[in-house]
Amino acid sequence: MGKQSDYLFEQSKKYMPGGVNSPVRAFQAVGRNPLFIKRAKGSKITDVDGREYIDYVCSWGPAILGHAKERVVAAVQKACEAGLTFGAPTEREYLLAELVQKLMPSMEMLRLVNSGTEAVMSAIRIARGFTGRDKIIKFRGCYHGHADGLLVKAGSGALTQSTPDSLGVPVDYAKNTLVAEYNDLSSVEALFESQGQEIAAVIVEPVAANMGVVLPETDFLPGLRRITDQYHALLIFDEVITGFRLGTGGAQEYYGVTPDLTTLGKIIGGGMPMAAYGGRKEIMELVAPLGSVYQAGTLSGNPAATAAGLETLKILQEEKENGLYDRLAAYTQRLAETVRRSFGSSVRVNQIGSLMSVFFTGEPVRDYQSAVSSDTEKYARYFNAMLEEGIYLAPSQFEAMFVSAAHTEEDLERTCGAVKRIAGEMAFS
Ligand code: HOZ
Repeated sequence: MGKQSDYLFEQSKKYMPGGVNSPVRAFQAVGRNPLFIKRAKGSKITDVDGREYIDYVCSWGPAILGHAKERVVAAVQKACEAGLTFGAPTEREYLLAELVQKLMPSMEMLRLVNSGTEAVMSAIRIARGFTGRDKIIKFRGCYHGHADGLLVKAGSGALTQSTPDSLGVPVDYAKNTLVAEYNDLSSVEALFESQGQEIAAVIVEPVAANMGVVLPETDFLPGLRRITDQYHALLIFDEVITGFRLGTGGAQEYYGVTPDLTTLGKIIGGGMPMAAYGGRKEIMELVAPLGSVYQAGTLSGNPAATAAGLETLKILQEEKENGLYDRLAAYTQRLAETVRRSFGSSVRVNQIGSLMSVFFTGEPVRDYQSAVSSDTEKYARYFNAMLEEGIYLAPSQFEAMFVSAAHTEEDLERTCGAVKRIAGEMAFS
């Protein structure tokens, strides 16, 4: 498709595994070479071959305001002129923490870090430190970054030993991660009944978005709150994707369930590398230097990232008053409806707010098992056809689609037009 992209991919493969710095970017799941990106502005992304696309990857979530939002870029430029990093506290870190706390009141105290992986790793450490217990529960199909203890898959039955999901993860680490089924409280109860006194925390994506988008059923999140309370374990919401996306208060506000600890990433950095973990004060006071749970970072809370994050959150707060989140949801709903109507019973579309996934399966997608029943080859055909139409979707069936504030009515019409044409073509091939 693009000569220059293909050339750069060949060059990159010589020096970086798979030619990329994060696996999904290699486009393996859609059977073609990746696009190399030159620039992005608003809802559009342009590759090195000069082709422009309507972008629904949005940098995997951070670009909720669209790419290169003027106010955010200006804030970063101004911050950089005053120095890139000091390794010392700055006013903006406190202002950002104060704003996050205001928007997500359950985060009574928080710590800024550099990536979602780091936030989750730290939240789990503090949950263990606070409870004095070693085990955690995660859900099959939920992704929480690439820390050793999270790259774990279930054994053959819910109560059997978990095993590493990556080479290099010690079996002894995996043993401390128990795996339950998303939307299945009985699988959580069974683990607590057998090992409740050893379980420090349950970690969950309140809306799963790394097996495609999978919504929590009505009782699921309140049930997790009830069970963790019953066993004096902590509930951790991984809101790296949902934080500031489902609303300024994230999934916890949307569903009215309050976790003990929250992890944030993506939008909080406004496009710069930044993430956070935080929660109840009595738990967070265990973090060094106040307490004895150690965690540190040279670039944590650095000026460029805090400038981008603070400006982004301020804009979201302002725009919320002007109906931003309703507009995002309305756009995404209309797109979801078009996909449903065009493809009929051969697809399932899961959508909430500005998050959406199109699954090529006839059955409702409510957990990992139903997500992986999807026809990934059909998704690859859909993806490639949409790309030909100038629409850039996630290059994997199991990633979310993101809509931003910069997507326009014209973008929606063009996208819906492409969906209808491609559904027609796929029906007859
Ligand atoms: N884990 C990210 C997607 N869920 C990857 C993001 C990236 O490759 O930039």
